[in-house]
Amino acid sequence: MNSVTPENYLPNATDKMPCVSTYMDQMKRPSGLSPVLETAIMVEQILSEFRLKKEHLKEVMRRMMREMDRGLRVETHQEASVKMLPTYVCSTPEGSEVGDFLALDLGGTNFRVMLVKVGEDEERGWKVETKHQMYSIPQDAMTGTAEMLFDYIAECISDFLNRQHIKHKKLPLGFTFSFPVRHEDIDKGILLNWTKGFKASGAEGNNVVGLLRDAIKRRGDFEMDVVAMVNDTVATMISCYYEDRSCEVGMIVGTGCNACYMEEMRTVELVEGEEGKMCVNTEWGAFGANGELEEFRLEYDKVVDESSLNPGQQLYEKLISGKYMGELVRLVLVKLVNEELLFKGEASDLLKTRGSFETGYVSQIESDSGDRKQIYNILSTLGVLPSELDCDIVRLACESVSTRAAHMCGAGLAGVINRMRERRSQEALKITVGVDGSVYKLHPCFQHRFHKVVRELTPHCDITFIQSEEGSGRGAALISAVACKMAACMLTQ
Ligand code: G16
Ligand code: BGC
Repeated sequence: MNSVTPENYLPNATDKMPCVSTYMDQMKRPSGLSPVLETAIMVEQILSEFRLKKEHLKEVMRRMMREMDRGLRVETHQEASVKMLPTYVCSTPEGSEVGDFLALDLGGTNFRVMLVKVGEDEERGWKVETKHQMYSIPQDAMTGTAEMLFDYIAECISDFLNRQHIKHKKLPLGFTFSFPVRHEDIDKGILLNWTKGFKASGAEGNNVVGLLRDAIKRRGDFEMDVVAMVNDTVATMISCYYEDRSCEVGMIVGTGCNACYMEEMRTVELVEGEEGKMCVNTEWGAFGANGELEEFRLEYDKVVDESSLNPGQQLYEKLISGKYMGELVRLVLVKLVNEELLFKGEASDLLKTRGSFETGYVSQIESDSGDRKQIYNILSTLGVLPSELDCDIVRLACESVSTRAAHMCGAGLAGVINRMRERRSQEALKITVGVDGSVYKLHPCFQHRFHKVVRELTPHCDITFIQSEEGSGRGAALISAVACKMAACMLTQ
């Protein structure tokens, strides 16, 4: 996979910036190799490891489809790396309760509490208005005990209710909880494992809704009726379905990475029933746990994994998502420094420090207009004074890591979409994918590179991508509104 044959690569979307190949073109000149060209060639060799050929991406896609299949089947579910968790969100919602709902959104960059007003709209069925408040989760709540974390969440809810003057109301609550959960019902589910830097003890293996209800009870200054818990991919899909009724896939490329989609009920073997569709949370971030990504994982990926809170887990996610992207770039830069190809062979203490290269820098560096000012400023804050060539090399390192992320992620989504087309025995599939997450939304080229790969790998599919706005709290509230309606129907039967 390391051979340098550009015609085999999927085209890189960023054509404008200075790039090593420009330097390499100069090699054709008879004057021989200058030190700059020598550096450029060696940098190119190191970074070429990140490039994936189309046949490699097809292989990743095929393996993803195989693991998805194994995850859905009772006899292989246990050992499958892609767990394909049933969500109990059964049909895309039509008809819901109207009124006020509280929504929580935990697991992305921000923790949000929201008041969502669901009303009727003649054209689109629902009308949704939200008021929200963002809270940051302190590190000790993320990695302390489950009780500390859920007490903090209850404290935030209490603060929000005070601010909105609605503490006296017992509202239905929808909880977007963006971690792998094995559901037993829409309002009951066991946390399988934490991801993305959360590690609160005493939560894994327990019912998350129970932990929330207990914390609310412990506080005792307000009451809530927790009616639904959903993954962020599911909430995103539902909130986008509100805009586009073909939306049957939800995807997040942010701190973490994951996708869900509407699967034929008869193939969701973990749940009884044959009719209709159920949304399946793939938890594809865990892909790779059975060695499926071994030949694609580089030395930098191994370091990132080993120094993470969950070594050996979420290996696909660690190639793609924002929690790890900056650190991957930093490790590449340190390698280039050690090879004396960057910063005259000297890294600052800050650059040598784990976590110092934020994922946001990758976006900012790739957004540089060409005058290198942005790159220079970022590198200065990291304590290095770069030459123009240093700036160009740093940009190339960012592009290499983020392009691989987009391509890997594209192979995964192509797997989901091709599976949907096969299962539905459709000649051509028209589908909309609802997307959220900081990498997808904020990186200047991720979307373009990602869409290109998905479309190349999904012939006979007509795919529309839409971005979820206002976060997935809106989706959680809509699902809660449907759950309330269903509960009301069952009571009157
Ligand atoms: C939105 C959604 C969250 C989701 C997050 C993922 O939040 O509301 O449910 O988890 O995207 O993206 P990230 O991990 O980058 O935050 P937000 O706060 O990013 O708009
Ligand atoms: C979690 C998923 C979540 C994704 C995006 C992953 O780490 O396992 O449940 O959907 O991050 O937030």
